[in-house]
Amino acid sequence: MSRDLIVVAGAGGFIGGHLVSHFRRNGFENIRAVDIKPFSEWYQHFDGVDNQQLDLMLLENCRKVCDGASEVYCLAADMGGMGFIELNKAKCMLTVLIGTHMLQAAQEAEVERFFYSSSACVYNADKQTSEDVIALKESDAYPAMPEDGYGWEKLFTERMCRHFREDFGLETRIARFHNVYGPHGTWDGGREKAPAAICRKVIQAKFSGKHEIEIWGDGKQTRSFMYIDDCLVGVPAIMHSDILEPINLGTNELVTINQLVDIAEEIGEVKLERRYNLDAPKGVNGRNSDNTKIREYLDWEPGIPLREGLEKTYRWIYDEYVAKYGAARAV
Ligand code: NAD
Ligand code: GDC
Repeated sequence: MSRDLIVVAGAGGFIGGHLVSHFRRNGFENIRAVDIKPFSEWYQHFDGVDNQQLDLMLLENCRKVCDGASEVYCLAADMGGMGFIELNKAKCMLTVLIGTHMLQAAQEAEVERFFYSSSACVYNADKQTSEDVIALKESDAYPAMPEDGYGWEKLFTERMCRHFREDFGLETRIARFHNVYGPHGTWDGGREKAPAAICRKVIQAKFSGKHEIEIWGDGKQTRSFMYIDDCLVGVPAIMHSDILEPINLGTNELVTINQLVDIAEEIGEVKLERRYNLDAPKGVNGRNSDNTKIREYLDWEPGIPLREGLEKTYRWIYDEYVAKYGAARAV
């Protein structure tokens, strides 16, 4: 088992990097980590791993990567928070080339298992219009009205995974991630999601002495946020399960964005004046994960409290911020 080749596509990114680290910590010695970015830009890069810089939109590269593989974790995607996916719909849809070619290559290589990272962005927008949202169950993806661009790509590739299993016998498994956060994630530059963005803004306010924060939307919109350690339990468990349909992987701890800011301020020991930018990318008004199915299948669900995960994330971003901008005065 530990010698079987595991491929992580998107290993230079947040979740992929953590997955490689997780597999190494658990004694897996034969790992192929792939990403389009130069190694210097990988969030986590490990020796003793077959690290490859390749563009997985190209079928020949996917064939190289899947050759001899036992398991493939397909996480590579051009993605980000709302600030990215609302403004890059065509780019997000081009990620379909990665999923398509990775499925083809995995099937040709007779890979035993294929994991695909889908997203809560597949859910029907009409079921996410209220902050007081009913937690989304897996069937709420239909009738289909996913997030424009990015959500459609995820839903389409989910169905391709299903048909590659039904028609070609490729054992595909799919998780719908709900806003994953933690250290070694994107925290600035435009692709960051709310947890990292809010932590960075609080840190910036402390260093600048300008005690105010811009919040996108009215702050009343709601989300649940899953700490990376829960993701690292859920992904391998789903991969090695008999869960054939897409399944939620997220927490059901629903918070408003204002509450997210409250927590970050408490961690940063600062209170900021809030400015609401109603023109900024907002996404849906409410989104939460219904964990009935994952509890049934795995007798487990993600549950690391936001307060606990955000503290670790804040501390990590703080250190990154100081490393990047210098230890200016922190007030
Ligand atoms: P990330 O952006 O940190 O990692 C994705 C990686 O894919 C990046 O390092 C990027 O360079 C790489 N990539 C992009 N195009 C590529 C290409 N053509 N060839 C090779 N590599 C390429 O994102 P993440 O947060 O780690 O997300 C991982 C997966 O989980 C993605 O599929 C994402 O859509 C999905 N997901 C993430 C979240 C979340 O909250 N983080 C939520 C829902 C779904
Ligand atoms: O970016 P995101 O985390 O994506 O935004 C969550 C909410 O936080 C939005 O309503 C956004 O307007 C608000 N928000 C407030 N201030 C800020 O400074 C900020 N930055 C950001 N980024 N948001 C802010 C995500 C997708 C992912 C993935 C997950 C799956 O949508 O971007 O690609 O698919 O969903 O759950 P979010 O949760 O809308």
